[in-house]
Amino acid sequence: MSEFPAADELLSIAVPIAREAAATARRMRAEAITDVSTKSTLTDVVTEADRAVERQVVEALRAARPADGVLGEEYGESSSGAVRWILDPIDGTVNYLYGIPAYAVSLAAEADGMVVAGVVINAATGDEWTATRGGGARRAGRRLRCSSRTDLSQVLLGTGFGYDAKRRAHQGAVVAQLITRVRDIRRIGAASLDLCSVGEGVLDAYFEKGLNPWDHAAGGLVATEAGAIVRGLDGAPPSLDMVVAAPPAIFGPLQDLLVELDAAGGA
Ligand code: LIP
Repeated sequence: MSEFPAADELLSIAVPIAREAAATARRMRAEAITDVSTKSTLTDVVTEADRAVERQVVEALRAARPADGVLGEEYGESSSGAVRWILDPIDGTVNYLYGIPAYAVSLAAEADGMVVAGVVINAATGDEWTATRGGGARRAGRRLRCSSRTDLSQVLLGTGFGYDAKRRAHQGAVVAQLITRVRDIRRIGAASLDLCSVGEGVLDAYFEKGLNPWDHAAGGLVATEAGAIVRGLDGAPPSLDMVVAAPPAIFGPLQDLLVELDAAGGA
């Protein structure tokens, strides 16, 4: 039970909507990947399924809670209300395009500027993570706990790269130095799934520069409610500048290393 009364009710609205959205993404994939266009760069792709799933979710949210606001990756902000839904219709669109089974519907509810409920569904596998603020994080009914690792050199670290080549050059240079200081690096390709993996201890920690709210809102709550710290650098909230998710024992040393390597720098 969440300390935010509305959170459980908001989650009970979000889960069936996200499940329908995941089903649509799965059903459409075959034809959607033939209708691909690009956004910020030639590698930043969007398919007809990203758009169709977002329209479907917004319509369902409107029907369930007409007064709420919605911020979606493809159509942006539409209307505002005490509650704002934050949606990534298909997080991991490049994976979706290539058929790599790691792409997700990510839907979070924010009340008074704070994310209070979230669901992430891997549309390829059906895996589903949920969380409410103060109510914990779960997968398949099991309460989640993040990693208990304490030694940074033993950390399995997730990260990601932007769509801009200059930014990737900087991110690649950071990873080249990081890789000798941790156990190994994983690049799953969907921030929402990376963050849920931290929540489950499947990854010990994760960081990425350049994430939008829809990439980390729901997954960030799952990781937080599983005991991880999810923040930017130097006490900042998670933002475009940086998102770091790690267990309390690891967060400090990892943050110091990311600052030392100027991970938030570059383009
Ligand atoms: C993706 C993120 C991923 C990042 C990619 C991209 P998208 O979101 O989930 O972590 O590395 O560059 O931003 O574009 O698939 O919704």
